Amino acid sequence: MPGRPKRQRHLPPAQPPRSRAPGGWRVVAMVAALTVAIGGPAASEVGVQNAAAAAPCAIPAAVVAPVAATPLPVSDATPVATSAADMESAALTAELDTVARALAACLSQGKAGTVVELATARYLGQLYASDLPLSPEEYLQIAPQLGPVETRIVSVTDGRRLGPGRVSAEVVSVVGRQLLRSRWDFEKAPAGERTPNQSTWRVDREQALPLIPPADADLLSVTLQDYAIAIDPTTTSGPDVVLRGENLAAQDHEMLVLRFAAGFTTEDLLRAAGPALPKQTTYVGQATVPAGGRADLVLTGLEPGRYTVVCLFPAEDGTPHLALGMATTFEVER
Ligand SMILES: [Cu+2]
Repeated sequence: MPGRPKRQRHLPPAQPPRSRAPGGWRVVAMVAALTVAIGGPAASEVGVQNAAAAAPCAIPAAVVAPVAATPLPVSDATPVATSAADMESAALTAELDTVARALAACLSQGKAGTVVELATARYLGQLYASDLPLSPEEYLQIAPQLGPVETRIVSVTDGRRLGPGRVSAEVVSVVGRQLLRSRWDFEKAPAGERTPNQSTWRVDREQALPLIPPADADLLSVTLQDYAIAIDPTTTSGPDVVLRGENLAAQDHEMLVLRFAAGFTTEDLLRAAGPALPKQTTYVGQATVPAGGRADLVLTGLEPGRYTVVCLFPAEDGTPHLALGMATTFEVER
C-alpha cells in the first residue's frame, strides 16, 4: 500500500519543499480539506462578500488597548457588558486583523520583501507546505518564480493570549477562490525590528479548522478513482460551490481546480515545467481526498465560465495522474 503522497513530488529535486501554487497550498489545503466537517462552526455566517477593503502591504500600526482608568463600581446592579479583559481581547483582535490583512495584501501583490517581515520562517515554510522553516533569504529567492496568489481575509475573531509573546486568532480567508477557516498563531518580531508605533506581531503558523460551506452553495459530487475524475452535475449556477470529493481508490488523489486561458489545455499543463503554474492558468483551489475517504473543497465567488479539475499527484514512475486520465471540467453558468 503506497503511503501518503509526498508534498514535494511536484517539484524538481533542486527546489524547496513546495510551491504555494499549484503545489504551494497543497498541504495547507489538504489539512483544511481533511478537517472540513459537517457540524463545525459556520464560518460562512460572517458573510464572505462583506470583507473590508483591501489593506495596504505594509507593517501595520500597533493598536493601543483602552485603559480603564477608574474602577467600575462593584455595587452597580447593571452588569457591565464590556470587561477590561474583553476590551483587551478586542484590541488584540483588531491588531491581529490588521496584521493578517497586511500579509494577505503582500501575498496577493507578490511583495515578498514585506511577506518575510510579517511572517516567521516557520510560516514561510507553511506557505510552501513544508514542516521545515524557510529562511527569509530562501523565500525571497523562490517567491518570484511562483507569482502571487490572490489572498483575502474575510474575518479575524477571537484574539487570545497563548503565553508570553504569543497570541492567536481565528481567521477566515479566501485563497484563490477557496474558503478556509483556520487558527493563526502570532509571535513577537525580534526586538529592534519594528518602530515603537508598529505592531510587533507576525504570523507564525496556521492550523485548519472545520468549515461549514455557505448555505446556498451548490453541491457537486466528485468521484475520484485510478485514473479518472467524474463530476455530477457538471454545471452550476454558482457563485458558491462545494466540490464534495469521494475517493474510491487505494491511494490519495486531489481536486486541483484551475481556470485556463482561452486555448490552453491540459496537454499544455502537462508540458509546463514546475514548480509554478503556467501563466495561462489561474489557481482556484485544492483539496486532497485521502484513499478511500472524502473531502470537501469549498469555493466562493466563482465567476461564470469553465473550471478544470485535475489531479497532479504522481504515479510510482512520476507520471502525473493527469496524464493517466484524471481531468474533468465543470461550468459555472451565466
Ligand atoms: Cu491522483
